[in-house]
Amino acid sequence: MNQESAPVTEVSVEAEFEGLEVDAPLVGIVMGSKSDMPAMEAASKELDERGIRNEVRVMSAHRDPETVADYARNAKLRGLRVIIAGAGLSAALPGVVAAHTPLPVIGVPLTSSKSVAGGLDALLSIAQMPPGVPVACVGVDSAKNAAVLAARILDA
Ligand code: RP5
Repeated sequence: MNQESAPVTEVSVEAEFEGLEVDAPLVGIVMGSKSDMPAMEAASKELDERGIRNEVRVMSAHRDPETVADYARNAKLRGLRVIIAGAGLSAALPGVVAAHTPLPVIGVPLTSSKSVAGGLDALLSIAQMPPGVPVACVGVDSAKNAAVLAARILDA
């Protein structure tokens, strides 16, 4: 390699990394079950309309604990800036995600066929986090508000 070709190679590598960053999602949307998808689609729809790159994953804090831990631990390194986590019943997912990442986590309490008191079970599971492990909590089935809040966090 001669002296003149070296800078060209460096620029190409930088361009490649810049390209990766441009394509990386900023918001991760996770949910505990495929059955949560109809309610959680409002979050991805809102983010899509605002031009905010996002990804959607199904993973349960109770059924797939290792998957959830891996996802949360790698989230910041992958370029994610906010995580939206929706779950119903004993809704551990947002809290477990928050326990494994420094990123802001927005929890969405969801109703399901087995909900108690119209989703109050999930609402309390998400809102009543112990000190030091915060999860922002929107209203029951309010995935759209979670996306709006994520957009505001990204603008901050
Ligand atoms: C939670 O249990 C999920 O988030 C869902 O809201 C609820 C019911 O899950 P499925 O039985 O439909 O898989 O973990």
